[in-house]
Amino acid sequence: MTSPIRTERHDDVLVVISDSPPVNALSAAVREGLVAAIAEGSADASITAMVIRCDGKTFFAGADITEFGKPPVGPMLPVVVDAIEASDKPVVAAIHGTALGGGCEVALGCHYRVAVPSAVLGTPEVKLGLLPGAGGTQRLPRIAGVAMALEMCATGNPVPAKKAEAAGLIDRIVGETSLEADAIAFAREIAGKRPLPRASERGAKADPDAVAAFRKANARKFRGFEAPEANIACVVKATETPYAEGVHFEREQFMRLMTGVQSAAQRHLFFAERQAAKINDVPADTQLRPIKRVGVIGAGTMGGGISMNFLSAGIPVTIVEMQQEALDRGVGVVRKNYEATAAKGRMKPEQVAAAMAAFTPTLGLENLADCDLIIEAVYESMDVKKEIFAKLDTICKPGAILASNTSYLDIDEIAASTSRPQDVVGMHFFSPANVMKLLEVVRGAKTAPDVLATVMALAKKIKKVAVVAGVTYGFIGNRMLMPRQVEANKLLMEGATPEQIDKVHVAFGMPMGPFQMADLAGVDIGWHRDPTRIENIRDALAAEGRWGQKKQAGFYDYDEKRNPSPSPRVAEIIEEFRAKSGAGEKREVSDQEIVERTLYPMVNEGALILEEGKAQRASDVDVVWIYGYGWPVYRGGPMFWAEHEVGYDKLVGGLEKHGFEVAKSLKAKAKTPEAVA
Ligand code: T1G
Repeated sequence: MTSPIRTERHDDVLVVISDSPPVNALSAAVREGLVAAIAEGSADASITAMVIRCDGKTFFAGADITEFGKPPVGPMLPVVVDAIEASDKPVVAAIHGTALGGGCEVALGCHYRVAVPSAVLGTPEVKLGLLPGAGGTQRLPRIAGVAMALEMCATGNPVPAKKAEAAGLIDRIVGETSLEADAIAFAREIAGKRPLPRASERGAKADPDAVAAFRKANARKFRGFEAPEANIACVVKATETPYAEGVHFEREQFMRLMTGVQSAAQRHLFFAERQAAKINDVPADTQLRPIKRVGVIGAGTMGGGISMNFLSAGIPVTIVEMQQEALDRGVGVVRKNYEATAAKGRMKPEQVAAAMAAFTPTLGLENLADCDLIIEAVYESMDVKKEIFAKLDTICKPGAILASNTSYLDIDEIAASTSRPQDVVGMHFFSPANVMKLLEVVRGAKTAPDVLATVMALAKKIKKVAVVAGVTYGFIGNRMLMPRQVEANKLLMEGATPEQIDKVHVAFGMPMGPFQMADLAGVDIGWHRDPTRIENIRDALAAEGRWGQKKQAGFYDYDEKRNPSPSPRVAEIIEEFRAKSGAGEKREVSDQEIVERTLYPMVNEGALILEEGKAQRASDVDVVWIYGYGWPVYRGGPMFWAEHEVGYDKLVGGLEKHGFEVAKSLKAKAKTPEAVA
């Protein structure tokens, strides 16, 4: 098999080139090729310097993640990087695209680094629950200082070339289109310089204040994750010990994380997210429909947020509302959101102006006639949605995609109100729609393959993580949420408190529990508005005007800063309702029971959704809950958690113990017969 590494002589400079699409991952073959190429250059007396560059869209984007967990093959990456650094001839890294993880470490092993202006460098291993395991945590602080090393290693966020140059990580920014030539010229310039600047031979200045400040500033973000602290500990070690000792510590930490469940969960997610973009029965090369203008119906919170996604991606939007006042309010909110982003320096004023200039408000549905995609985002009423789609059917041009942002309703029924059901699809955004990354793409029975392929590709363009869901009430996410809410309310009747149940969910790693979420979304969402009809605790709260944070009272009481505190009135309401409904004596409810009755049923529902073919794969269900509902990343999603942390025996046993109808597929996975009796 030909090596993905080749060498080309440019007189006295040897250029080492990797050609291993799609991202020059540092697979065993690439590593072997690199070691051989460096040896070739070192042994050739006519060679004065070497340049390492990559073909394709990027410099090495890291170790080959598909090799993780498998028996090691070929030279390990630390050996490769050490061989590069030990070369007695200067080696220059010529960087374009994304020099990430092991790719960044290869560059740090080189004696010099040049990069095109659009390049970025990063050590995103922490996003895989890991740390740079090829000397990155030891070389980075020695070259760029502790603060930059902490930022790069513990957050995993990439650094643009300019900033990397300012930190000493890049020796020269070269021409965007002349990388190889400029790198060879640079190599000639430094070929004779000695001693060679080996990062491992430099010191790393301690900066305990920076470390303490960094830990403090990121405590909330790193909550529950193991890898960030391990990255910090390695960087600190670099300032306290000689390189060899620091690298030894780094390796220990790397192996500890690599064999842990958190990294397995985060690696699962890396591939799950990319898998989710693929539709099993729709070829990847399906011809897409052009989307040059988008129409949005409804200028409320969802309509405005949805519009921003397209405006920010440079796609003009026409937004429709019934009343001028509502239209002005909706457009005003979008402008305010953009101005707030610009005020934080995350957008330039001219970008705000460009987005607003591409935003056309109108009161006339007929003004959507030239749109390629129309997204209806009005309140959840089947009749209203069917009426709108019937009108769109008469207005929109042939080939326009008609989408509904419904969170629950039957897309097939909506599609049937048109003469073009093949052009109808669900696009379920999550609030706030301009922030939340998840997009459930609901495939109707007649939705055409090119409509699906077009919407999935568009999702990537507007930086969403899209998952295909079938038509079922609440699709994937909300359908799994329902049994959780039902059980949470039952547990209140049996003796648990809102704060106890929420505490269990927050300790599990969720951003908030069911009742904090209800108060944020609004206790009155979906309420029948009849204060005399009290059928559950939620009705009782709504009847008293306890509609949540917006009323400073819901399942919790809230101060003016919206800080929640347990509510004696809610405890009374629950008591009154328990007494009225004859629910009997309340009892001690354990935290474990709360987990078994609120999280296990979600997995069960996920399994039923898969059995019914309403989701393509279990990893899609995980992606939905991670990007749509704040399921902790380090637990990999409900289906991964069930398999790798709980275990099917325990899960099925717990579900049966509490009287749930267990999904056949889960029973089949549970090994011990008693559990499936
Ligand atoms: N290993 C294996 N496959 C990879 C890969 C990798 N590192 N990176 C990407 N792919 C596959 C991906 O699954 C997809 O496959 C295809 O390439 C295109 O990717 C010792 C331990 C580089 C920014 O974390 O962030 O180094 O779905 O769709 O949007 O210290 O890929 O087509 O079959 O994402 O243009 C550290 C991971 C590894 C970077 C390009 N590196 N990659 O984004 O394309 S750990 C990373 C990315 C490490 C060392 C440690 C992105 C990208 P398929 P894509 P993209």
